Amino acid sequence: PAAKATNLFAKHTKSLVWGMQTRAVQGMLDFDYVCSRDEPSVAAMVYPFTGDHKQKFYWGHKEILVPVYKNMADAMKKHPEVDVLISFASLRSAFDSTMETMQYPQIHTIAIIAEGIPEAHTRKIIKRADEKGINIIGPATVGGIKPGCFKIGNTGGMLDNILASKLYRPGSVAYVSRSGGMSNELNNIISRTTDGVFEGVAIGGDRYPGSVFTDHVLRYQDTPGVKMIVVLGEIGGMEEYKICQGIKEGRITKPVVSWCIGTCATMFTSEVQFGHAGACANQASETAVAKNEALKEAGAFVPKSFDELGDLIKSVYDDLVGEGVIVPAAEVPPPTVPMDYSWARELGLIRKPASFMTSICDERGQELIYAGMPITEVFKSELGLGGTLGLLWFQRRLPRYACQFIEMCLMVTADHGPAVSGAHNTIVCARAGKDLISCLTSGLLTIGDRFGGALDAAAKQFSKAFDGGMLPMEFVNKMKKEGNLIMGIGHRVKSINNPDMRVQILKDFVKLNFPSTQLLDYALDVEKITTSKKPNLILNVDGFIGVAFTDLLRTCGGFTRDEADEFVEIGALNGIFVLGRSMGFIGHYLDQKRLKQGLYRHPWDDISYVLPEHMSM
Ligand code: Q5B
Repeated sequence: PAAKATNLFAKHTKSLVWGMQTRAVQGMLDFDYVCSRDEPSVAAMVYPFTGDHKQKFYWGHKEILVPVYKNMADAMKKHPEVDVLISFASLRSAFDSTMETMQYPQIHTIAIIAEGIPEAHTRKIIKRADEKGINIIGPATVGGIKPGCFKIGNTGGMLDNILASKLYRPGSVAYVSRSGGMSNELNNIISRTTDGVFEGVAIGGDRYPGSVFTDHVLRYQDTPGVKMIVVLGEIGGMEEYKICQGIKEGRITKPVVSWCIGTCATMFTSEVQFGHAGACANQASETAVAKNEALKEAGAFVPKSFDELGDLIKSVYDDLVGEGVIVPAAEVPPPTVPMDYSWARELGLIRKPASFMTSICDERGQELIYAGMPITEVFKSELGLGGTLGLLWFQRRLPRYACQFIEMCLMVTADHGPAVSGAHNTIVCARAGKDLISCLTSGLLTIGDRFGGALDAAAKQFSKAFDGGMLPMEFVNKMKKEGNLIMGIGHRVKSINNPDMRVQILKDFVKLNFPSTQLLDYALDVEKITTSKKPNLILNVDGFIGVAFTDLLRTCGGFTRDEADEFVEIGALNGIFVLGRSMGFIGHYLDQKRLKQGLYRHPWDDISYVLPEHMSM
């Protein structure tokens, strides 16, 4: 096998991160910053599923851009200074991407985070890595950390943890563990009992880790800054015996404090498989108890239990300080990294006025809430579309007849054929090849005073006249005198001779179910006068819904008078026509597409060209 680098990480180490792990990259950059590195340790990211682009990150207080490459080859070519790859590839893509990475001689170390990579694949990776002289950390690991120099991905946790465990500057103790989670516990223990961590690696819990305990222990043995070594082994495998051998042969001379987790396995009568794939004793020598005994016998410092590991590390460390082997360095406070806004907010450290307020719907919790009612309750109570609209538009649980009325309004306004302004626009737009939303909005944009948008204005005009005590005749005359049309009166095709059945259906329901129809009755009296002038000046569908809805808001018991008036004022009633007719417009759009209708051009013979005469100068 080719020789491998022994110093994996330094203050100038540059890495590539495979995968769109922006949080992990920000964590690495924050670590770099508190370590007072001159430059970020992440040179670039590789992510095959997007094109080349740049991602924004913080470097202390500043914002910086980190390039993202689609192809590994481009990343390697553009960043020859990179010698470490952190792979967040999934268990499915880790094999191919790692094999690809190993083609580039600039890479000496690869950390593979994915768990569950097939053992056959891992073994091929290990074989190739040995041939090429590449260090592998993982798979199934959080990675490793070298205080003051480099942090792999999420190792060491969040910044407050890094600071608490003083991982921003080197100590004298190097460790190796299998478990990533336990490596964080070691960071904590070592920082409390010694001058801190020099380097720590979690080799991962698979049966075939890419590097083994001795790979790292021997590196530590040969690294001058490391004065003592901590090994946190576990049940399963025979790797710890190689450390025993190294101590016995004098290859490992630095003090080794060691403990193998999983001693409780002996309390079970059957074989125990712990969380890691490799954490299972297939023979007596693979048990944690046997390995702890062997380590002790070889000369390692082995506590009686994990609980005493910290005490033992402290005692070995104190002796080294006493002997002058370790001279603790003076503490230099690390530079401050601004706390992320979202984290500070979660901790309750800051407050900020919200940019906008909302009061109808809350989707943040486990269950969607409409105006205070959980969505399951909306269905349990069978509120239907009308009840849902009541919650979202009026923030009330409306009585059943009101919900029914709303649904009837939506049904009768759903469509009125292709000839009306909105449907016509939708059709022309669809035939011009536009998409559903463009065609729908093209239709909706025609809704206004003359077409479908007279509901609120009708409600206002009739209310004002009725509330002001004006007789119907006085109202009609006043409007005529002022030259104003009465909103909600008149129709292009419907008349007393060709009654609008939509209005009749609504009228029957309202008369039967509403507690009061005062405003509607007033409007019907107005209709008697206008139709006596011209048969098409009926109370049209807009007008009917406008006045009947006003009666509903005023008398259903759910609203004060001011609240009822406010809904009319802010345009809630036109919303009914807009919502209902959207159904029809979408129908017309789909219809045109289904019928494969070509581009519409209005015929010349239907246009009267009335240009001015040509004028000569
Ligand atoms: N006159 C609707 O007009 C229409 C009068 C009036 C007093 C009035 C007109 C109008 C108010 C707005 C309104 C909603 C333009 C209509 C709808 C949805 C729809 C549509 C569909 C669907 C019709 C003739 C004579 C003149 C006028 C007088 C007319 N309206 N007087 N108050 N409101 N209404 N819009 O037939 O003396 O001869 O000069 O603007 O409520 O949009 O199906 O089509 O579901 O899609 O063109 O139902 O009424 O009448 O303008 O020729 O006037 O009547 O002053 O008097 P017309 P015009 P004079 S529902």
